[in-house]
Amino acid sequence: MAFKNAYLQKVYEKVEQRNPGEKEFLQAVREVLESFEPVVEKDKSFETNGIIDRIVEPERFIQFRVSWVDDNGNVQVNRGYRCQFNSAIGPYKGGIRLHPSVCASVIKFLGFEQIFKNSLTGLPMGGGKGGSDFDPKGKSDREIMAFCQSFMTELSKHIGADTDVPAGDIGTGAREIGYMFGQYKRLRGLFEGVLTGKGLTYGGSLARTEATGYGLLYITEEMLKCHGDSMKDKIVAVSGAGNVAIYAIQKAQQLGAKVVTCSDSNGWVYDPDGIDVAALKEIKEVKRQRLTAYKDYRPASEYHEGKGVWSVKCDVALPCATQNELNLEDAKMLVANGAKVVAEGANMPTTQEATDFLQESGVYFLPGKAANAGGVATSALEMSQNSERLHWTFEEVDSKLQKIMVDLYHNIDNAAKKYGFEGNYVAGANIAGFEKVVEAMTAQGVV
Ligand code: NDP
Ligand code: 2IT
Repeated sequence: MAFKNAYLQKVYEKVEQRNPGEKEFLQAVREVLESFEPVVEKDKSFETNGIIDRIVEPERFIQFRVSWVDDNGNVQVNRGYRCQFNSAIGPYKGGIRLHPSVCASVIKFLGFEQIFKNSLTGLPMGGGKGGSDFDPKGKSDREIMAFCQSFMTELSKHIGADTDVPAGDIGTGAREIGYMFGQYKRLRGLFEGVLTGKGLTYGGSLARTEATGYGLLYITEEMLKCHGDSMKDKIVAVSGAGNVAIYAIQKAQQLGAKVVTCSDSNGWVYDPDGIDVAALKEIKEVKRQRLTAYKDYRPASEYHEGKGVWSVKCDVALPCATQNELNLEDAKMLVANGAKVVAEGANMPTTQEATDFLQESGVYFLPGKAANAGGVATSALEMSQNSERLHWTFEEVDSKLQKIMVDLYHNIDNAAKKYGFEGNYVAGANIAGFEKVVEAMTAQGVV
C-alpha cells in the first residue's frame, strides 16, 4: 500500500532500493512511517531538513568476521554486526543478539526500533543493535568464551561508555556479557560501563535481570487501570522461556494473574495451575535445559511439540520470544477466545496483519518499543550508577523503573490522542518516540 504523503512514499521507496530483500527491516520502517503521516503532513520542515531520509539510514553499520576454535580443535567462522543507527539524543545503546537467524535485516530492524524505544524511556540514549549468527545452544562454556572474546576483539574498536553501550538480547545473558566485558577490559585497559547487564560484582545493576519482564507488566497494569481494570485474576498466555518471559510471568503472578503457558523454539507448556517460576528458572537459567524438563517438576502440566501458545484461552497475551511469532491466524484464535490485551515483550513479535486485526477487533495492543522498554531503561540506570560509581538498592531501581513505565504509557496515550489516533498505542509510541529525536536532529543541523 502506498503512503498518502508523497515525501514518505519517496523515502520508503529509497529504503526498499537500498535494502533489497531485508524484510524485517522494511516491515519495521513501514510500520513507523505509517504513523508519521499526520505529523509530516502538518509540518513541511521534516522534508526540508531531510529528517525522514536521515532517520531511516544507519549512521554506521559494521560487519566483521568472528573466528574461534571449537572443542574439537576446528576453526569456526561467524559473522558479527553492530548497527549504530542514531545518536541524536545520546550514545548508541542496544543489545547483542546471538542466534542463527541473525542477519543484516534483523540487526537493522532492531536498531531502528531501538531509536524510538530509547527515546520513550525519557533517558539520553541513541539507538543501536548488534549480534552474530553464532548459535550458543549446545556449546560448552569454553566455546562460548572463545566466541565472545573473538567477537569483542573487533567490537571493542567501535564501542565505549560514552559512544556505544551494548547489552543482552536473545542468546546473550549474564555469562556472555561477563566474557565480553573481560575481553574489553583486557584490550582497552578501561574498567568502565561499556556494557550493561553486567554481574553484580563488577558494576551490574540490581533489577536489570528482571527489568524487561517487570516493565512489561507495569505498563500493562497501568493501561488496564486507565480502562478501569487490572491484571488481577486474568488468565495470561506467555510465549518464550528466556529472560523476558521468566520475569514477565513472575510479575504477572505477583499482580494476581494466572499464567498458563510458556514456550521455547521446540515446543510449549500448558500448566492449568499456573507456571511454576522457580522450576522454570532452574530449567532455563541454571541447567540450560529444554522445556521438556518442565514435566519433571509439574506432572499435571502438558508439553506439546511445535507452536501453540496462542490457541489457549486467555485474557492477556504476552509474546516474549522473537519477531513475527504471532501471525494473523494466531490473532484470530486469540480474539475468538476472548483475549482483551496483547502486550509485546519481544521486539516486533506480532506481524503487521495480526496487529491490524487485533486493533480492529478492539484488543488493547501495546507495541514492543513501548512495552519492553523497561529493559533498556534499567540499562540506562546501570550506566548512571557506573558513572557515579555507586550502587542503588533493588527497591530504588525497581521504583524508578515503575515510574518510567507509567509515564511512558501516558506519553504514548497522549501522543495518540494529539494526532487523532486515540487508543492506537502503535501510532502513539512511534510519534512520541520520534518527537524528541526530531527536535535533537533539527537542533544539531544536517549531520
Ligand atoms: P532469551 O534468549 O533469554 O530467550 C528467548 C526465548 O525465546 C527462548 O525461550 C527461545 O527459545 C525463544 N526463541 C528465540 N528465538 C526463537 C525462534 N526463532 N522461534 C521460537 N522461539 C524462539 O532472550 P530474551 O528473553 O532476552 O529476548 C526475548 C525477546 O525480547 C527478543 O525479541 C528480544 O529482542 C526482546 N527484548 C529483550 C530485552 C532484554 O532485556 N533481554 C529487552 C527488550 C526486548 P530457545 O531457547 O529454544 O531458542
Ligand atoms: O531490545 C532491547 O531493548 C534489549 N535487548 C535491551 C537493550 C539494552 O541496552 O538494555
